[in-house]
Amino acid sequence: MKKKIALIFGVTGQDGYYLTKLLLKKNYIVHGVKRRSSSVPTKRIDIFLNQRNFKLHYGDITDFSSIQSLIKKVKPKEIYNLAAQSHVGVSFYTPLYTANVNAIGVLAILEAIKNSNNKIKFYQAGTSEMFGKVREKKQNEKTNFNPQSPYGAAKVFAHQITKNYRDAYNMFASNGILFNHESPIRGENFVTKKIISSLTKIKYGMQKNLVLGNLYAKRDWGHAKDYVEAIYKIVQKKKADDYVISTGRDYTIKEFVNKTAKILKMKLKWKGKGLHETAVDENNKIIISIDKKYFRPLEVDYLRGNSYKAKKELGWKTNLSIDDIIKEMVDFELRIINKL
Ligand code: NAP
Ligand code: G4F
Repeated sequence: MKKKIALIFGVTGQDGYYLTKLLLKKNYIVHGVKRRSSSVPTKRIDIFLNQRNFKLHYGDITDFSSIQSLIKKVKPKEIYNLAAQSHVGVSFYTPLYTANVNAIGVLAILEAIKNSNNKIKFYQAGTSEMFGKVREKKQNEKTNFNPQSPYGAAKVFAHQITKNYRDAYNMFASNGILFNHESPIRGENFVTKKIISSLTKIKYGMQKNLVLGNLYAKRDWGHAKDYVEAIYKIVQKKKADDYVISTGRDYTIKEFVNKTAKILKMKLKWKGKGLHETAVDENNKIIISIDKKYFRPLEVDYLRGNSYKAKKELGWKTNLSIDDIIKEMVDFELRIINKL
C-alpha cells in the first residue's frame, strides 16, 4: 500500500516531536519544516534525522513562496500546522510579529492549499488561550472566545479563517482547541518546565532559587503524547470539524509547585502575600520568590476544558495524569544532572 505523506510546520517544537514519532510509527512519510537559525534548532528531532521516512526542509510560514514550493515538491495528503510564536507572555513584547506568524501565517498555508490542491487535509493548532477570560466552569466548542493577549487574538483569527476556508472552498480544514500540554521536552520558559527544572537543580545545590509570577492562575494540564493522538484522530475524520482537547481538571501554579516539591521530597513552607509571597526550605532559606516582571499585562485566570465531543466522536481520552506528567518531567531532569 502507498504510504501516506504528511507535511508538518513546527516540526522542531514539542508537539512536532511527538506528532512525528506517532506518524512514523503509523508508517507515514513525514516531511518537516525547519526555520533557518543561527544555532541548530533540531535538538528535539535529531533522533529522526537518519530515518528513511523522515525528511527536513527549510521554510517559514511567513514566507508564502516557501509554503507553495514545499506543497508542490512534497505533495502531502495531510498538513499539520503546529508552527507559532507560542509564548503568551512574549506575545505582549512582539505583538506584530506574533500576529504575522500565528494569524497571517495560517492564512498563507490555507491559500497555498486552496491554490494547489484543495483535497489536502489541514490541521490548525488552536488553543484554550482563545477562550481567555471565561465565565463558564468548563469550556467547550460552544464557549465564546475572549482572548487576553496578542497570542490569543491571533489564534482566534487563525481559528476563524480555518473555518471560513472549510465552508467557502469545501476544504478539509480542522481546528484543535488544545489546553496546556507538557512533557520533558517542553520549552524552557513555560511555567511547568521552569518549575521542575529549577526545583530539581535547587534540591542538588546547583541553583539558588526560583522566581515566578502569578501563582494563582489555574490551568488544565495534559501530556503532549496524549494530545498528538487527538490531533491525528481529528485529521482522520471524514468531515472536518473543531474539537476541544483537555483533561477536565485544573490546578493553580502553586499547586503545581507543591506537587513537584512532593515528588522531589522537598519540604516547602509558604509565607507572605502578593509580591512578598515566598517559599522557604527546611533551613528557612528562601527558595521561591515572586517578581512582577513575570506578570502579564492581562492574565487568563482560569482554564478548564470539556472534551465530551472528542471523547464521543474521536474516541479520544487522556491517559496520563498531572502526577504522571510531573514524575516523568522530574525524572528527565534528574537524568540530565546524573542523579537518576
Ligand atoms: P513550540 O514547542 O514552541 O513549537 C513551535 C514550533 O513552531 C517550533 O518548531 C518553531 O520553530 C515553529 N515556528 C515558529 N515560528 C515559525 C515560523 N514563522 N515558520 C515556521 N515555523 C515556525 O510549541 P508547541 O508547544 O509544540 O505547540 C505547538 C502548537 O500548538 C503551537 O502552534 C502552539 O501555539 C499550539 N498550542 C500549544 C499548546 C501547549 O500547551 N503546548 C496548547 C495549545 C496550542 P523553532 O524551533 O525554530 O522555534
Ligand atoms: O506556562 P505558561 O507560559 O503557559 P500559558 O500562558 O498557559 O500558555 C501555554 O498554554 C496555551 C494553552 O492554554 C498555549 F496556547 C500556549 O502556546 C502555551 O503553550 O503560563 C501558565 C501560567 C500563566 O498564568 C502565567 O502567568 O503560569 C503563570 N506563570 C507564573 N509564573 C508563569 C510564570 N508563566 C511563565 N511562563 N513563567 C513564569 O515564571
